[in-house]
Amino acid sequence: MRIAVYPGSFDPMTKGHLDIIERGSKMFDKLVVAILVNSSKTPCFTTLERMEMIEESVKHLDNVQVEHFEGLLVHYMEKNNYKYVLRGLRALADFENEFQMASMNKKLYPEIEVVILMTNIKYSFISSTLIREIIKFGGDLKDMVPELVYKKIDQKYGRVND
Ligand code: COD
Repeated sequence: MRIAVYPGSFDPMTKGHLDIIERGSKMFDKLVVAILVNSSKTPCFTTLERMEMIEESVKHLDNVQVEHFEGLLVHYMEKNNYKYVLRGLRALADFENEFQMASMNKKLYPEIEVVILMTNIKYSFISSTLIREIIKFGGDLKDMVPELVYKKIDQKYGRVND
């Protein structure tokens, strides 16, 4: 069984993430969306909130499950016997970071293979960092995040339609 892990912060999940999940789920028997729990950062959404938002947004995909991990990605992968990592690439700026991470992860866990999907051009400009900034200043996020994420942002922070 080919199982891939799509790791990330997903704070919050965007339509760019969802597009990678939908495409990745067709390529592997199972896709695990793995949320990093970073105790040294205060996220916009708690791990539980992020899990709920992703689970709800991937309900239509029966081979996708959501987990979370702390510490090194390779330790989490080794512990669960996962071998494939799925990542998305938006622009040249992403490449350097992805290349460095993939190379370091491969050095730490040689059995790993990293599969990178090009962004869907519709979502190429979307990042969670920009979404958090728009939340902070009350801009409209319609069409950038899945429906449920949009509702959760409204419930927690309001002002999404200002
Ligand atoms: N279109 C396509 N892909 C996208 C889009 C979009 N619009 N937006 C984001 N993506 C891709 C990103 O390029 C990335 O591949 C993935 O979706 C997740 O993105 P984020 O921003 O939610 O998550 P990241 O990139 O911050 O996640 C980084 C990790 C948590 C995976 C990494 O820091 C990690 O593994 N940390 C654990 C500690 C560790 O092992 N460190 C050593 C690494 S070498």
